Parts: sequence; C-alpha cells; structure tokens
Amino acid sequence: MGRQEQILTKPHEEIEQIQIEGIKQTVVNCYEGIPFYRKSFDAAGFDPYAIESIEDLAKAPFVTKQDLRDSYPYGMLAVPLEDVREIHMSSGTTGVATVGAYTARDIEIWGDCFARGIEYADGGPKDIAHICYGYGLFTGGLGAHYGGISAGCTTIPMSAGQTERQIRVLREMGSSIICCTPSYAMHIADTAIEMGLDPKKDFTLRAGILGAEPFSDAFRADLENKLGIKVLDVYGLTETMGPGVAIECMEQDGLHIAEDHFYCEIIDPETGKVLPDGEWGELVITTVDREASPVVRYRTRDITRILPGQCACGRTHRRIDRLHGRTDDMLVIRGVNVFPSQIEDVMKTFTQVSSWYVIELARKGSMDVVTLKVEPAPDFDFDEIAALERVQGAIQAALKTALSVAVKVQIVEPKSIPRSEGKAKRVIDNREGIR
Ligand code: DLL
Repeated sequence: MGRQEQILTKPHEEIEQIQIEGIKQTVVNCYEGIPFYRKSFDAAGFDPYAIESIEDLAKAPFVTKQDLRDSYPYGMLAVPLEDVREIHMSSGTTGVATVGAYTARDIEIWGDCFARGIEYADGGPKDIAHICYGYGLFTGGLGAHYGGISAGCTTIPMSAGQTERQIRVLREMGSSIICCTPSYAMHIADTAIEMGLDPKKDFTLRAGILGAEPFSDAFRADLENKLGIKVLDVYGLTETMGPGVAIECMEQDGLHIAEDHFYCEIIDPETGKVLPDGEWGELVITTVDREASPVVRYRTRDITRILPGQCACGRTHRRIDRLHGRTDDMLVIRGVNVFPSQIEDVMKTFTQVSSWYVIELARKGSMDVVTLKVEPAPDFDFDEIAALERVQGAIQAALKTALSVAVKVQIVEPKSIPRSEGKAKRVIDNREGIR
C-alpha cells in the first residue's frame, strides 16, 4: 500500500468537497492578488465570491497561454516574491516563455503528485529512481526528482544526455525505476542493444514513469519489451505544476488525475462549452491549492477525455485518456484532421519499420504534401529495394484506409533521424508562411 492510498481511495464526494473548498479560495486569491484575473472576471461578469458548487466554475472565463505570456515574468504571481522558492519556465520555442513559480508547499505537493506514479508502480524506499528528464527550467527533471525523494527512493539526478554514461549508471547502480521522455527511453534501449547488451537482462529496471510527449500504444509495447519494464504514462505542464497532474496506475487504463490538487474539465475547443464525460475535447485545468501560480480554467490545448466509470485498481480519482496530441499539433491533410500519433499507430503495425520517424510537411502549389520518413527495423535489409518499396506502399495504403489521408511513405537510412534527449520533434513543417 502506497503512502498516499488514503487520499487516492476516498469516496469521490469527499474529493469534490476538497476541490470546491480549494477552488473557492483559489478564485478569490486570483481576483484579489492578480490584476489580470480581476479584469477578466469583471469583464465576464463572474463573481468570485459567489461560487457554491463546482458547476459554478463554468461561469468563469478561461485563461490562455497567451495571457500567461503577456504577464511575463511575474504578473501572475499570487504571493509575494519572497515566498517563492523556485521558478520554472516552459521552453518558449514558439514565443515568450511562461513562468511557473512554487512556494515551499507547492514544491512539497509537486513531489507528492509525482510520487504517486512511483507508488502506483509499487515503488518506495527499496527503489533506485534514475531521473533522466532534463534538469533545469524544464519541469521534468526536478519534478521527477522531488517525486523520487517524496516516495523515499534513492534518487539519482542523471539529467538527460551522455547516453553511454546513463547505461553504465543504470547497470552499476542497479536502477529500478526510470523517469524520462519515452523517446529518450527508446534511445537508451536501442543504444544499449547496439552496445551488445540486453537491457532486459543487463538492467535491473522494472518500471518507467514516462511522459512529456505523446506516444502510441505500439511504441509503449516496443519499449516495455526492450527494457523489460512496465511503462506508466505521466502528464503535466509547466503552467499548472509540471509532471504529475495525472499518472497511469498499473492497470494502464487512463491517467488518474491528482484530483485533490487539480480540477479538470473537457470543453469543445470551438464553442468553449463543457462536454460530458467520455467525449473528446480540450482539457481545461483549475488548480485547487496552488499558492504561487494558481490558474483558473487554463486552456491546455491538449486533447483528451474524462474516462467514465471507476478504474479496476479501486482508486477513486477520475482518469483522463492518453493524450492524442494538442489542438495546435493537429495536421489538416487535405481537409482531414489527424494527429501525428495516429499516423504512428498505423505505422507501428508494420514490424519492418522502427519507432524513429518524422512527418514532413511541404507545399506544392496550393496542396499540402505530407511525407512520413521512418527508419527500418534493425533486421530489415535497407538495400533490398523491392522489399523496401513493397513495405512503403503497404504503409501508405494502410494510412489511406485507416485515416483517409494521402501520406507519402519513405523508409530512410538507419540512424538518419535525429535522436532526442528530451521531447522528440515529430513534425517538420516546411510550408512557407505557416508556423
Ligand atoms: O512536459 C511536463 C512534463 C515533464 C510532463 C515530464 C511529463 C513528464 P511542458 O514542457 O510545459 O511540461 O509541456 C507540456 O507537453 O501541454 C502536452 O502537450 C505535452 N505532454 C506532457 N505530458 C504528456 C503526455 C511538461 N504524457 C505539454 N502525453 C503538455 C502527451 C504530453 N503529451
């Protein structure tokens, strides 16, 4: 039994009570402490003192990434700077960074939230947690680190990179739980295999708490098989805390939201209307007890759904489905909406190709041309032209049947797709004037 089971198995009405009490305080703190929220609540005619039930929250206006960016660096702080112990930032590759600030209590809660993933994997003081998410402004490294400490693990702060050294440490220190992006875990596994090792036998890993990017079920199965581990998907984002907002348990049937700290709604991204459980839409998050950087109805742009019903594990915290991707990752290929992860799902049914791929977008006249470049599986003979063309054609046909999209498939030379130590870049958009 994990340390936190009591809160994780509380009757849902009691969790809702915690949420409503916390949210009442959060909206008032935001209104009284952050000029942005005062303006936005007033403009929407939302009275922060009149919240009685969770449903009332739907009357509050949304906050967007742009709003957070416009308040850079300290405009969204709800506490004096003296009370802030740590700052993280989103990567800011598409514009100004967004800032997440933490009080001492926020850090403690963060650790407890990530620790739930370790505890779901039955992890604790007997475990060695190998953290190879990047440390620094990215929330992955330190979030998982605090999780390891909170769960009582012996925690190794590897950070990302120096893959051969990671492999040495994994073996020599007897690491049992690995925390990194799924693409980096795959890179570690493939590198170990190339070095002549069998990670299943030569490593002592038994679980991975992997996230920060979408990965398909087939990718997960491949990874579990190569490393001999159970992979639990972890979700989070800088704007609401970092990793640990929701994590899968051993059932691997959706990610349990840390509902005592986050209230999740799913909305129709077009109309903003709240959708019932089971329907896919955009995830909107309100923090229940965040002190330094609370958010009220933050539009994550991530697409998921609330899974109806209770998990077989018996825990009562509601679950979100594994993420398909973000509204802004969605490709519109000749009018058809697809996520890169759906292309990956189809591609991974072919054993002749590996997990390393990119999707390139180009424009020819007024047409978008989409090319899937994928490396062959290690036992596939790349120089066998006829076989290569056959597999390319078969994947192309499968994509057409499954997703109704015309994608050109190209099997490219082994190791020609850049490996990533953090989040993999799966889409390269070469269309002029777009993005
Ligand atoms: O990626 C926090 C994190 C670190 C989560 C380590 C899990 C593990 P950001 O850099 O702010 O924070 O990026 C947040 O990444 O809005 C999603 O689009 C995507 N994302 C995060 N976790 C998952 C996941 C961290 N499990 C953005 N599946 C989010 C799919 C994910 N996408």
